[in-house]
Amino acid sequence: MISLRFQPCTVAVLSALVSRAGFTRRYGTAKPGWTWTRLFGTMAMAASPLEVCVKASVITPNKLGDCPFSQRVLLTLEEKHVPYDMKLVDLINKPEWFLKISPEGKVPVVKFDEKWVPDSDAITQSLEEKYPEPPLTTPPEKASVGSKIFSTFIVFLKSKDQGDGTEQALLNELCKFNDYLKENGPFINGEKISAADLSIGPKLHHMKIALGHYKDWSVPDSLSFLKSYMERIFSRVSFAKTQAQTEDVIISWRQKVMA
Ligand SMILES: N[C@@H](CCC(=O)N[C@@H](CS)C(=O)NCC(=O)O)C(=O)O
Repeated sequence: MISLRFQPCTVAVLSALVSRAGFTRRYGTAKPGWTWTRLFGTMAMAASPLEVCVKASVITPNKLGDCPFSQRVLLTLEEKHVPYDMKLVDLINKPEWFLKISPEGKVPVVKFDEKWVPDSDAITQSLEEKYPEPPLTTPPEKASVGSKIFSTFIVFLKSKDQGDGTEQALLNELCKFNDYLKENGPFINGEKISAADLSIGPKLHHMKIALGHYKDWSVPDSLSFLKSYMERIFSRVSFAKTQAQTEDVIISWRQKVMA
């Protein structure tokens, strides 16, 4: 395959041309050393929206459902301004076409270069590689901050015994996260939002709705850095565009609460 390298003057002209089409905002600026193959490959990606399978609402036909992993992927696409074509999947009656592309029957799945890729970790990593602008990578030493909150929230939600320590376990994790934000915030990686925030944001949204509904519980006011963080994430345009409806979140946790 022919693979010519760009000279700086060519880059300048190309950059000016492609930035007009909104290309630079999504994919970054063409750089010296880029090949024609890379440029045209990336421009071809720009032409067709990425296909993304996500959970459908169980209460409203043709609306997005409440999967936090699907929302994480959609948030990443929104923050990177990548055009996408959302396919809503009924997870109660999974269609044949979906089981063919996702044998485990899970969402999200995204089609990259004719191949369907499952799992939000793998998908968001590929998105970072293919669409580097704006960069969203969280440094490895910060990537797991707050990562125990979701599992401790679920244990507390399922608990039937008020004195079993599950609420305290969640509060301990939330306090640690609050203290981290106080020292390092406003986001996990400081001033700018990054992948770790896009992962934890949808989970905190589920926690807020489910514990509010089933346990009449809310984040204590004393955790003010956490409360501001949640508001900051929930009020982003990307979040508003991709968030689940409250009723869907409530219904999807009902089974866990009743078990
Ligand atoms: N580790 C996966 C988890 C995905 C996942 O659990 N998705 C749920 C919906 S939120 C699902 O597809 N469940 C369908 C099923 O288990 O039948 C990821 O990060 O993408």
